[in-house]
Amino acid sequence: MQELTELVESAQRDFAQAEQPAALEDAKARYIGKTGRITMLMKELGKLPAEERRARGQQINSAKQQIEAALNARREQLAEAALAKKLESEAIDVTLPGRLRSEGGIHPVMRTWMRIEEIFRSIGFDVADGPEIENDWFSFTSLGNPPDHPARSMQDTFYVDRNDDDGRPLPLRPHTSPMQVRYARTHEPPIKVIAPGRTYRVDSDATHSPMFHQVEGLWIGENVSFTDLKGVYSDFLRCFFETNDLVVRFRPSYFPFTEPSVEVDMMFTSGARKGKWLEISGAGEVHPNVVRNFGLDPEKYMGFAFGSGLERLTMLRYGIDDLRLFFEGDLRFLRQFN
Ligand code: 2NM
Repeated sequence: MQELTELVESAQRDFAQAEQPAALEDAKARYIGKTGRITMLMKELGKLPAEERRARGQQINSAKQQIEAALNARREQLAEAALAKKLESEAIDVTLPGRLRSEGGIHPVMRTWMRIEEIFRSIGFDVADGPEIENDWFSFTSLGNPPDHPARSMQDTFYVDRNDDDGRPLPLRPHTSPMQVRYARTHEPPIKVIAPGRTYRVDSDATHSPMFHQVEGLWIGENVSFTDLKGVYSDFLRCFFETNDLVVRFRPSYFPFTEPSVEVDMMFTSGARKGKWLEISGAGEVHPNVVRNFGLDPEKYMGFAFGSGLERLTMLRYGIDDLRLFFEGDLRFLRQFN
């Protein structure tokens, strides 16, 4: 009897010490498994005289029941502990701040691009798109650039490692005019279109980037004169800079694709930036040869074109003093526009 009590206590201790279900099952085997101590005692019952057998059997059975009870209690404890641990490790702290998805922003040059599209669409202009890898004819020949013009040299224009059907290397467009030639050749007059986009020139210093953005405008009709250029461009500047307090002047200049050609200057007449002429654009009446390359009769159709740099317009609009800020990707700069 004493022996059975000790056996039960020993089992209870062993079960309590088992930290893992496998250890617990090992301990169980030592007491009530096939060769466990209780099982062995049961087997030995047969050797006892018949009158002792019944009482002894009951004692062993009672010990076995206590051991089974202890086993089940410990099994439950371990299962609960395992569950608690799992819940803890998988716990979600709903008070933590969310993982924010960082939000993209619009680059200031793109804002200018979007604004210009909006302004010109509002007066009936379409917006053209076209390839950045151009060919020689659309980039130069059609625009009155002779074969020995410096713009065609490797020093001024980027070329990709491939030739067109005439054996001439393909240029990265050095201006967006090729898009306008493409557009003009596929649309009927009156032609009113702007061509905004990336352009490429071999030029890199504090005020020039090898990739920059231009917007060019083109209006071709039966009687589109220099006066229309003056009106449209001056109105555009007033819309773009959101002020009527600016004046515009047109200085004689030269471009191969326009005749006459002008440089356009503007000056604010109020506010902090007043009193200084700023170069803002090139423009002119489209040369008759270029009109012919549009597939149109220059005796019937005429019009104006202009070209402006989007970086320059953006710098003037926001008072940015260094071109390189646009290309460095510094968020401290870029965030100011979003
Ligand atoms: C400029 C200045 C003057 C221009 C000419 C053409 C086209 F396609 F009609 F011939 N597009 N843009 C032009 C005219 C561009 O940029 C300074």
